[in-house]
Amino acid sequence: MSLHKDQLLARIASRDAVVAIVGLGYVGLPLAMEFANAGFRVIGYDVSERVCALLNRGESHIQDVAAAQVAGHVAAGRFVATTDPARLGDADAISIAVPTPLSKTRDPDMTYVNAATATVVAHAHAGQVIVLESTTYPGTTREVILPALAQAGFAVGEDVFLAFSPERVDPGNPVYHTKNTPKVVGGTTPACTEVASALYAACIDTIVPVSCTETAELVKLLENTFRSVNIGLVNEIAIVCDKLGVDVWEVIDAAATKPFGFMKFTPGPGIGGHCIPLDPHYLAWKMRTLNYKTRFIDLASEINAGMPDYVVEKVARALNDDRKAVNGSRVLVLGVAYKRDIDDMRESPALDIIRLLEQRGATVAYHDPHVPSFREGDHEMHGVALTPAALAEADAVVIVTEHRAIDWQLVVDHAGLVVDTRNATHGTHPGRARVIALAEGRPAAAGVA
Ligand code: SAJ
Repeated sequence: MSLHKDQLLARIASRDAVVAIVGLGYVGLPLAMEFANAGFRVIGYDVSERVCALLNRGESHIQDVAAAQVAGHVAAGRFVATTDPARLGDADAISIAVPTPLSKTRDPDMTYVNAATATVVAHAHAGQVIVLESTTYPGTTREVILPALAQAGFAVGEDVFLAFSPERVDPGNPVYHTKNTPKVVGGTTPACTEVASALYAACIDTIVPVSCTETAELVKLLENTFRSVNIGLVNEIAIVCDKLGVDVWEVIDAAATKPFGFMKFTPGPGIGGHCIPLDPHYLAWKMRTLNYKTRFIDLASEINAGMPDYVVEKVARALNDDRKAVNGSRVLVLGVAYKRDIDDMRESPALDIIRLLEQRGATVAYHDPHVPSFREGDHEMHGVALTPAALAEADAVVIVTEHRAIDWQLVVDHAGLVVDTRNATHGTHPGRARVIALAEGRPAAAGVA
């Protein structure tokens, strides 16, 4: 029997519990807003002075969170952003949503999780529930946060409660948001699962309790490894179709008519984003420490990572057909965000394609209605307007991200050569452009590997 548990459950039920969110990014800020919407007082903690200042002014730096919502909760005294870690001591519940990037050697970079853990534990008190949301390898919650709490003198499951709950935020998704996406919750102990589930049930429609933190950690990795492997499969099918002279889009659309046992994925120029290119490597890394090679993950990553090279080869072949070399050609890239209709550039395959083209001597410009400019290392690029002149003067136009805001008929009407890696020009009327598809359907010479 835990007095702390009963008191905490009562404070959650009455909305007297104070909730703190560590990390106010695309996961933490929407979550903070949902807790505030549910009537909790919310302390948003972030190391960025800039982010905290703009939020306290009632602004929002996250595409899916309206400034008006932030302003309303700030004005009502239900939300405050702070860089002062001591404020975490005022919280009954803490959700940690900090980045878990990969290092240069594709190993987990736990810098942010370790820093957040140290900060949270330094201000922890009996009666708190602490939940890690950052995508990470199975075992992180039990091997990193639990020992830190125990070392600070806490009996996890008795006076503090610890769980993992994977974030399932899909930026830009018009249907699924934090509140209506089922929330998996796995505790270090059954009492931890109970408390963390009650916390999230106060602001999220559906809770999915699981038996432990490792299960919850692995659920997330399965979800996104599933996508990486299936995207890798369709990317290989695109290469297969290219060699067979078959239209990969027609194959996939026809396969997708199967009403059971099939799920449509589409080939493309590679994979980007904060999840799919990274998450599977967390699992691969953990399994390497257990002397197991996750072959599916490694093969899918290899195929997906090879797609930018495949695209640049197609551009080179298409220019060659026009008796042009890549070296000295002007190439216009359409769409640089990592997927359509968003402004996020993280891990975008466009960055690889631009780099590879420039390495071969091409002069590369880009147009993206959602990305006016971007910086990659010491390389800064500013987008150009999509005009008939810009299209006509390009030796090749490469469609990398199929934003709905781009007028694809304009593109095929004015460009001379278009390499379409996303089937974006599907449905346009024939124009001036010679359009090369990702799988252009030109049979490879027999016997050529
Ligand atoms: N991609 C393909 N072919 C596909 C699907 C995606 O090439 O069939 C590419 C995209 O262009 C992008 C990358 O893969 O470059 C990742 O795309 P994504 O659709 O998986 O989008 P993400 O990275 O925003 O993934 C998020 C994930 N959400 C969370 O982790 C909470 C993922 O689990 C969601 O399933 C996904 O959004 C979604 O469905 O939109």
